[in-house]
Amino acid sequence: MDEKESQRLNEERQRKHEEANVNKEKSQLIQPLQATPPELAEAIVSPGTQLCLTGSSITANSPLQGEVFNIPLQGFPTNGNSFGGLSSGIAADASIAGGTCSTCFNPAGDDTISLDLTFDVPTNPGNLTFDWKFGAEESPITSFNDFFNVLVNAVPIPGFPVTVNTAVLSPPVPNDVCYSLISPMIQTASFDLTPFAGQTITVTFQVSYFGSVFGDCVVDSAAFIDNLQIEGCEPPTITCPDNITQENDPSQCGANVTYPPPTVSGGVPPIDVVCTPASGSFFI
Ligand SMILES: [Ca+2]
Ligand SMILES: [Ca+2]
Repeated sequence: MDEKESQRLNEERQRKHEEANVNKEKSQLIQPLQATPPELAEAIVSPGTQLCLTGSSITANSPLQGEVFNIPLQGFPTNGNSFGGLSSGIAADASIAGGTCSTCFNPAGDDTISLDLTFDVPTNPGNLTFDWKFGAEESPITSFNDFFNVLVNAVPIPGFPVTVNTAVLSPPVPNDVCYSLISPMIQTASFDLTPFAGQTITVTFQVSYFGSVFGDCVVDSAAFIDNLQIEGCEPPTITCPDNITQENDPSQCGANVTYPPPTVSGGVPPIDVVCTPASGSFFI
């Protein structure tokens, strides 16, 4: 990075800090939003997987750091009408298109939020999957290494944490969020739950900053999360094709009838569905 670019980034950062101080005063006037842990869980977890959901809790410097969004942002929601946002600042600020999101809740250190969701894993589970994007107002410089981490029973799942220095981030398209950089595509994480069959697990989503000798409560980062599914929570549903009326074949007291296969949703793939009599059989 040349000297001019470095100076520009420093000036940009200084500006964000000054705006953060203004936002901090403003934020004290805002009543905490009502995005309770169960509401965030309902927004994030798919309806079928909610059958396995047993609990939810949040640890944060402010209740404003978790938000349920009922508006489209960056391709979300990806399941239902709402999705969850976790931020190291005011999560609702994410929808300030092209704006700035820098709010300090904890001047003595970092702003951190952790959302814990507990699930009873089915006895024959498949994968845990969810959609996510990570956005940051923070420029990708090593000294302010904001991150999004996802853990199962306190152990990060493969691919996490992602940080402003390791994630693929680019300016938002469309520019409908406050973050200057965000994942360009919706990411889908997948984690094999076979070793946890029949157990209770805690899935933790955390947004914070890898602290060093100084705290960094300003210049925020956030994660959007939706469509969390655990294969096996929802028993398979089989939908048969519509009834078919068919004439006898010529000179026959019946006909060979072909019909489309049933559709299957839920359950743990692969699910083998056998039809009797098979499509193409002779029906009398
Ligand atoms: Ca949703
Ligand atoms: Ca903050």
